Amino acid sequence: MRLSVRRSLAALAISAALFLAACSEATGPNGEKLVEVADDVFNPMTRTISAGETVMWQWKGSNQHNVTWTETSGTSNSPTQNSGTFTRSFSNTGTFNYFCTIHGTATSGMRGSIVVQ
Ligand SMILES: [Cu+2]
Repeated sequence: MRLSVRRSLAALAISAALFLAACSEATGPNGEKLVEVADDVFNPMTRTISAGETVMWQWKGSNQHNVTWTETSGTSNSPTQNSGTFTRSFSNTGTFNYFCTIHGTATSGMRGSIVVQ
């Protein structure tokens, strides 16, 4: 009895780990690396990709959000919206930080990073 409970818990833990791994590796219709725009958080907060890949933010919450870059080198920000998607391709390596101007700042609240390796 006790052993079967342990086995069930182990199976549950493995299922949960696989589910979380699948979530963090989620990709869009054209292989985009997905980031969920929820209320009020970007999930995952940090997404690591390879140079040349594209990230797609998918609005899932009901509040209004945007993707605003902390860098000012001519990159375009997303509109403020409560549905839809936004994409950006990354050709250079580095860490690219962004936030939602409604629910965060560059250093707190609703913010995220794309790490391009
Ligand atoms: Cu927001």
